[in-house]
Amino acid sequence: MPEAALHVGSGKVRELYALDDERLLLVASDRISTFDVVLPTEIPDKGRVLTGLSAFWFARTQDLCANHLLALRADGRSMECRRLEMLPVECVVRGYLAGSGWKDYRESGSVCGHVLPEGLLESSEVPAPVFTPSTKAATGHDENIDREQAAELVGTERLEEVEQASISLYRFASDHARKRGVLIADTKFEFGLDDQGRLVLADEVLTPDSSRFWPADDYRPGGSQPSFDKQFARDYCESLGWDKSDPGPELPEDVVAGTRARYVDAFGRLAGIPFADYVDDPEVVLR
Ligand code: PZK
Repeated sequence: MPEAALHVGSGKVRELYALDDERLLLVASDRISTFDVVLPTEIPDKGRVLTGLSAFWFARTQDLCANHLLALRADGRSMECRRLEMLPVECVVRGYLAGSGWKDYRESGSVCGHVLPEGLLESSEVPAPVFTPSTKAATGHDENIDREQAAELVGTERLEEVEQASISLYRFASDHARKRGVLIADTKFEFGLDDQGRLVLADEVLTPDSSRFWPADDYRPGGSQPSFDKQFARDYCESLGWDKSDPGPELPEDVVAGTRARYVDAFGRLAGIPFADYVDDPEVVLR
């Protein structure tokens, strides 16, 4: 990062810098979190895989929804973005019942006001993708909210607009991914407004950190599914009997290599480009 940039925010595995009044730099590190704890061992190239996938989707969905990407840096892990007024809702879309979607369905037969058919199993596909907004709770965990609460946060009209955009983006990505052997169980979008009040897709999109990706070949509804990328590292951590409190365990070399290979495989399948080509010339995902 040659020019002066002010650090304006940290996520668990990402950093945000201000380049000027109009532009931000979003940098994805190689850190990995599991069970909400950042592990002491990095996964080489994880940040480049996530940034490359985000940029790939931004390029392919620009006719569905405007987005904040201005430029992809040559390091492959940094995106220059338009600075926006972020909306205070997380726009989750679910095509399959996992995590809190499955929990809510089991307890009430519905998910965020969407009444679903009886008899669905854990990880079942839902008849049509559902929009289940959430908000950042004080605990740091996202909390599902109903339509009325979401409308209080952004207004009824804006809510309808982000719902439509979110469902369209999910359908596009999910159709694309399924053809390439990946199921997108659910995903989270974040939107902002530009200086004209227009809706703009922001943050990272359709990455393994913002979505549940499942290998289609192993899909068996009726239980939880292995996630494409992190499962390998997660299984290793559980095999140690770690209590899931900070600090997490160091990962041995073979677990690092296996986890990296899974991220790189997800990139290759979804982008349809060998990861090595992306490393050579990141802009290959924009063409
Ligand atoms: C913005 N975050 C999340 C926090 C990170 C990311 N285009 C934008 N304009 C204004 N603000 C944001 C964005 C985007 N994207 C994103 N917080 C603010 C976040 C910490 C580290 F990398």
